[in-house]
Amino acid sequence: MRIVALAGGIGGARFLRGLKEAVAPGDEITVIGNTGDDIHLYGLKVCPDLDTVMYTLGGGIHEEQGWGRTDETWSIKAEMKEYGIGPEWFGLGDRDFATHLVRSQMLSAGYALSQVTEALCVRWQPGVRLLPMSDDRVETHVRITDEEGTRAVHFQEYWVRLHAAVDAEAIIPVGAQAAKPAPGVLEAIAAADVILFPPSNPVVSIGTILAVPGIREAVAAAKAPKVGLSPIIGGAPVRGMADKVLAAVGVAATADAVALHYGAELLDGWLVDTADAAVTAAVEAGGIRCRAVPLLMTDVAATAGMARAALELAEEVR
Ligand code: GDP
Ligand code: FO1
Ligand code: CA
Repeated sequence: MRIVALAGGIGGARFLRGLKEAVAPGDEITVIGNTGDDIHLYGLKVCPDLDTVMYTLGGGIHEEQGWGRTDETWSIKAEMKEYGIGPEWFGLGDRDFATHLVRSQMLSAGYALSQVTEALCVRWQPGVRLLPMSDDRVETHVRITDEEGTRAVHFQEYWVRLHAAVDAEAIIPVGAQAAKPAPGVLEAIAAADVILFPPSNPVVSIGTILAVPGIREAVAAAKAPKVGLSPIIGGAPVRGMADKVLAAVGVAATADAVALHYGAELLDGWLVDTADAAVTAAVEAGGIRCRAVPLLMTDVAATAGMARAALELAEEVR
């Protein structure tokens, strides 16, 4: 079976670790990763969501933090600080730096991001085919208003420096309109037997992937059943700022509102947490088959159970 999943960072990566446990030998998983969180620092290209998927599935992730490398050290950051070179609010560890050096060196030599990602995965062996959504530069910006006025900031500045404490007024995936899906993305979607929407951020992770012209259309047109899992439980994100960015696109932070935001064009099935069993009728009224199952990724076994439930729902709606 060929499974395609659209994924952001931590939520996507943890789900994929469970999915790998749930699939049968011989099943192939293709991951289409969000690159809208990417940021250029010190002349290097940093791809947080691709790296989070790669490190998590490859055994190199800092488990508690959910991003960055395990057993990280911070000498470069301290040295940069001595030079007075920021941003101080964004932490690139020494081990993580090596990834960005390899990536940036290959990009400068003319390789596409999809080729670079494949090369990095030779080391990490994530057990999935990891494709960036696009080889073209896309950067999510967030419009905010605070004491410095109204302006757009990079998504990382909104989340890491400002802790999403101010309201997001608009989410702008800069460059998405002109971006092309990376090689293999549309082909994987068309050839998929199942398409999964992990419990990733619906706006700044999956929404950004779908904003690359051609990807939303390919998912809508795909013959495969499409099943998603809610990142919202009991009216709040499990972690992160999904409530803030959902508000910016006029969507309530509820499990049913997120399903209806994707819509029946993109989803045949939707899983909500058992705490949200009351909203299944509202989702089904929107033409999306809905089941309530435990959706907390407390460990790999629980997450594999979620993945199995998603694959079962896909069979049910096929
Ligand atoms: P990011 O790029 O690191 O923000 O990660 P993703 O976009 O892939 O996933 C972020 C989303 O994962 C957030 O909206 C969280 O609510 C969701 N999430 C995190 N842990 C869990 C969990 O255990 N269960 C569910 N259902 N969602 C989760
Ligand atoms: N998140 C933080 O909260 N603080 C950081 O300093 C930080 C650095 C960082 C470096 C590399 C990387 O791959 C991820 C990093 N993250 C950091 C996580 C990242 O900002 C976000 O969690 C994701 O982009 C959200 O999707
Ligand atoms: Ca992300």
